[in-house]
Amino acid sequence: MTLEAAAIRLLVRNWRGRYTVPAGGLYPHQWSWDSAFIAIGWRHLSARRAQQELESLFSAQWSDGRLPQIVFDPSRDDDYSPGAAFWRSAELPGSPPVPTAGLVQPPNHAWAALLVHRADPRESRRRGFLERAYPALVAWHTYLRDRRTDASGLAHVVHPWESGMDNSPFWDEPLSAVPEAGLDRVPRPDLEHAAATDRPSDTEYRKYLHLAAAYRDAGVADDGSEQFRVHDPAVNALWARSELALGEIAGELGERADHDERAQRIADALERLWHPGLGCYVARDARTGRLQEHRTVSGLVPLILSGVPRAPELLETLRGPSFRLGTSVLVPSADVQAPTFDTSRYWRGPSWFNTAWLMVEALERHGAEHEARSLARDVITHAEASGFAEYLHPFTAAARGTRAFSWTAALALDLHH
Ligand code: 9YW
Repeated sequence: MTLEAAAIRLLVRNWRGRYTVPAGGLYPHQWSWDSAFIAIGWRHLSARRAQQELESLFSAQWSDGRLPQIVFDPSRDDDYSPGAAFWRSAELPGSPPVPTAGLVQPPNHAWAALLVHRADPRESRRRGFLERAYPALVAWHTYLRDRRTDASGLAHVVHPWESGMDNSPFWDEPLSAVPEAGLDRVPRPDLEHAAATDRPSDTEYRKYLHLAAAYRDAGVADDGSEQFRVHDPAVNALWARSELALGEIAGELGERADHDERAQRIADALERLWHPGLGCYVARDARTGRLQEHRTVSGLVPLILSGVPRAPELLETLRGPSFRLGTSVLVPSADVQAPTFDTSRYWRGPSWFNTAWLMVEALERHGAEHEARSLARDVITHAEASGFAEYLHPFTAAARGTRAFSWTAALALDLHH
């Protein structure tokens, strides 16, 4: 079977009528930033499905504008923890009519919506896609600005899950003061679908559950009581990139708005996360002001912005001994030379396909065409060879996490086109 046929088969199998699950066993609901990446693949097969994927998420938008991390399929509530029964979103103010998590994920949606529109502008106009998407996306960005942004101009995450890079070394220090949920046994349905050595530890899970429960119990109010508030470079870079996309969408619709200025302000604010000694951006604990001194792939993501003033240093870091572009498999999620490096455990070293896709975009943007093409080829080869794995051993390319992972197929398909 060709890559294209195999990727299509997987996406069709993971499609649930209005959205695509990230993986049938491990992740049986709709995830926010996954859907944006998945729509970027679907647009080559069916503009309509790509639009529906995003619209399904918009229909779960909260009245304050937040797009939830997860929209639950109640029939699969025992298969993933924490699920709908944990969040009890119907009891929370401003929640939508469908059960969702109260947290959010990185704002890559406006960027995806623009790419989906461009794949088939006629079908998009016929369905009035941008007219409906634009207000939802503006409300989402307004939520980030009004509820998540402090004087720094950067949006903070209130939980590691909100970064999409759940157990990144960035969170080690901010999590160190967080208590562990007092449970006899941590529910881990995930371990039925992936090796324990590929997943976060029980100790991390106890802290994740404590933070999520505290946020829920405070009515997801963003009232400053959160014990975890961190500025993440990738979240903010994706926000800026999506703000630029919103500007283009507004242009399509003949609306006048100041999206480009907003994007520039976020990009300027990113400078607070620059770590000259490490040659990359880092996370910053918004409660203590401390920079988290780790090289991770998140710190390279600002390269998706054309005007990023640190491009030369970032490219050097991407090519240097920490990430070894061209020698390691795709782009490792964390510095391969750091003491925290782990070849299997999730976001502490393994290579992921969504971040490789972002780096292809980044390399193209900064004139490194040859490296961009070669990384794109590697994404396609490894996606297929690994059975569309969730992530890979960064030196051997052995499959890690779950298989038949939707964004791996969708983004490989996108680079194939
Ligand atoms: C989990 C769904 C999600 C992604 C995240 C990834 C993982 C959930 O899966 O988190 O339970 O581990 O870290 O980025 O959205 O694919």
